Amino acid sequence: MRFVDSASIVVKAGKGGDGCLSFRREKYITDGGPDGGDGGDGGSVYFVGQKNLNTLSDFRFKRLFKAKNGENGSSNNKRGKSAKDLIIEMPLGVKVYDFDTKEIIGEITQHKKMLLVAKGGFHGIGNTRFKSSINRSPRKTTKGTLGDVRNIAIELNIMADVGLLGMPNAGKSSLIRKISAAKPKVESYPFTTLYPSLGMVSFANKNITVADIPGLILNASDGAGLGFEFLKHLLRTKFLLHVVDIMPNDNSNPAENYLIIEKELKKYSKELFNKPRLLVINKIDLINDENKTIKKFLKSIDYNDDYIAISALTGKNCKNLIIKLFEFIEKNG
Ligand SMILES: Nc1nc2c(ncn2[C@@H]2O[C@H](COP(=O)(O)OP(=O)(O)OP(=O)(O)O)[C@@H](O)[C@H]2O)c(=O)[nH]1
Ligand SMILES: [Mg+2]
Repeated sequence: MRFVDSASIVVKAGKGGDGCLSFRREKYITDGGPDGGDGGDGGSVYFVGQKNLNTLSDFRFKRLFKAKNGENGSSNNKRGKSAKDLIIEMPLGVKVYDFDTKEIIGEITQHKKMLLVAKGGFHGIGNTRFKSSINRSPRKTTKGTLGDVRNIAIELNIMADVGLLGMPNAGKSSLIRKISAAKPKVESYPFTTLYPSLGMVSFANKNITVADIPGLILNASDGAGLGFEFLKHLLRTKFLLHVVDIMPNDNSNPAENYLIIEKELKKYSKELFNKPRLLVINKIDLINDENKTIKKFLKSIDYNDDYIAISALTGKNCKNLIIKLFEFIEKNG
């Protein structure tokens, strides 16, 4: 399964409008001079940096982006209207390649900074402008030129401060929904999340980004399931949350589930395994004797480190989790 941190799109700039062939026709003037106007320029396609975007999910379904053509010139020396440029917003950090030649076209690094990706066609010339002392009635015009058409590949290294790990159905997307404004899909069955998404978590005027990814399963490190491809992105995060469902509805054992994920991490990459991470025990609203159940769970995985017990559904302890995240990120840059 592919992750939406790359996309390929087609950008099509507009054609220039044609120059017009026309002669003045006025009463009593038999040989009116030329009055064909120039065409207008075709619209170009630009990418522009937009700091509030952070994924390429807009390009998952919409692939063709077309700027308008310039209008043709007309009589009375009327110039055709130039078309507006088409401006497409991109998250910062996007690398832009020519899909066919693989050449890099540019990188979107700054908010509002524009990158030309397809130049609009140049306008055609009307016959008026071919008039000279030796040719007073030129029939010559030029056509507008075609706009660039380009296959473009865009790539975004998803930079998340925090990555969520866990079995399918553990409640990762629910957690993102609770602590950020992002609204990834949540369902009661596994493999709901097919593409990663980012949530921006704000606290005391600061922001951190948290990445929600498809759940990992046994043998994920060998490529099983959906989550595998995203593991490499987690290498760039600073902190991981391992979300464990304390009351799995498939009656699996939370301790076994926890150990499977830890094992997959280790198998996939030492570096990832050694990344700081916090154990998040989720769905505590479903258990009666919270202390006892959690204690038993921790004992069975032989865990003495830091953890937090939350409910991503009711929001219990989620504020404390946010505080912990910010503390960690502050301390570790
Ligand atoms: N009772 C209870 N249910 C929860 C809690 N958190 C999540 N759920 C439920 O668990 C199910 C799975 O939640 P998701 O957030 O979709 O889980 P996920 O880890 O993103 O799952 P995948 O995307 O499939 O990997 C949904 O039915 C949620 O409503 C919780 O704290 N308490
Ligand atoms: Mg999910």
